[in-house]
Amino acid sequence: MIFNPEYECMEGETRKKLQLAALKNLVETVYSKVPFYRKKIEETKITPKDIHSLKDIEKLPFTTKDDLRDNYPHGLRACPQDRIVEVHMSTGTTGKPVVNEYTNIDLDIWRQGMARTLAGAGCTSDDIVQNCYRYGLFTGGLGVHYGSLTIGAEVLPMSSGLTERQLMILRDFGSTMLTCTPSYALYLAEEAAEAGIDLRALPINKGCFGAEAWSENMRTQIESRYNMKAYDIYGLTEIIGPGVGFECEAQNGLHINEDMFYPEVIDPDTGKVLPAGKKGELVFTTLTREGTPLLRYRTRDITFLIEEPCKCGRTTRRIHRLFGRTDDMLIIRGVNIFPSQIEHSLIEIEGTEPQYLIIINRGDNHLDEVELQVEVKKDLFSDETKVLESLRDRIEQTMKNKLQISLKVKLVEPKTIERSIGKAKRVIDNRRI
Ligand code: DLL
Repeated sequence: MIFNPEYECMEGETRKKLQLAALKNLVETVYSKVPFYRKKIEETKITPKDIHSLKDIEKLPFTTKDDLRDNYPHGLRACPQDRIVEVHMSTGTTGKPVVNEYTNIDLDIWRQGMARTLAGAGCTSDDIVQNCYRYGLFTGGLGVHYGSLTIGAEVLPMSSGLTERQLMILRDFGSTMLTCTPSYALYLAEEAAEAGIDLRALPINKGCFGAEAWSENMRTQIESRYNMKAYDIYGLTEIIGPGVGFECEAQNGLHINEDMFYPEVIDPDTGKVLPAGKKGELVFTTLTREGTPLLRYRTRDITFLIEEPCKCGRTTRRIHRLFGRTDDMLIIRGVNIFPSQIEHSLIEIEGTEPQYLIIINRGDNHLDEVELQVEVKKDLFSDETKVLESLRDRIEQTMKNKLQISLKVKLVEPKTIERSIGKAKRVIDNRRI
């Protein structure tokens, strides 16, 4: 279902006109209201009057996560405090959190973005949404909550954790839609199997999953364990939370809510804007935000833009599902590797679960040593050791072929790797300690 055809299916040139008007207004606002931006814009030797076309956005400075931290907590606010009605923050464990302050207009933008997101997955007022994203400073809980209310669906504000109770409610209330991190969706499915609950027989038939990287393999697992359609949704605290990009029924890239968030993809080394189809770092400008608007925010997320029309009828540009983050990249013995590559390589190997942990140590010889723990399907674990040994060799060989590094694989029993109720932890890098 398309929640807002007027905006989502808008003719391209009309959208560009709206975007340009919003961009001019935004640059004027931050120039006059946010000293940090005034200084940054002055340094680039331009003034707001120099923005004549959308391409002129390339003249504007970038904003980075460090800029946000340096201006903690209120340095990027672009309106008086009495207009702020809600605050969210990033969940990182190091340094100062990244703060996003919302006015009522910002909440309207968020409600709209999230209603479009949930509707993209087929949510209507008939749905019962079991929302297991954490409520609180994290944007997942309230983001989905606002979107569900805007659609008029019934929302169960479960938050994360208390898995037994989640399963009881899922069954007793006949929830039709699940929203949580993809890793939690799989964990919930495992617990359901353990408790003898047949998820495939329940009314649950769709879900919106995001907040962390997940592969097509995980999608297949979730879809088959629940007998549902599993949709990818994307967003980040700095921009609004979830509601930035979402999959439609075509499941072929994530539609960006472009009237609100202007996307660019840049070469992370040179800062140059890349054409559609070329992989790089995703950058967003919040065209219509009031509380803490951002110019050209560098997300560190890696993807490419898709401009070809989508068969769903929406005309917004899409991004490919994320490939990883510039700061997720592991450099192991000089080779650049993303955890998602390891996950993708595991797809092809029969007998493994999509649960893995990468542990990196620096050996006595000062070389990096990587152990990849992989969970094995239950029935295989009871088989002879020969079967397990050959599986281990096969994974090691596949990784060597695909990633060009040797790593040691340790097969572990199902449910050995710690499950998370929020974002999953896939890497333990002991080299930095
Ligand atoms: O994770 C917002 C969110 C909540 C998105 C619920 C989707 C669903 P942060 O905690 O600020 O916000 O983390 C943002 O998470 O820059 C990506 O690196 C990653 N991320 C978010 N969605 C996806 C996704 C929320 N669908 C950071 N695929 C982003 C891969 C994702 N990574």
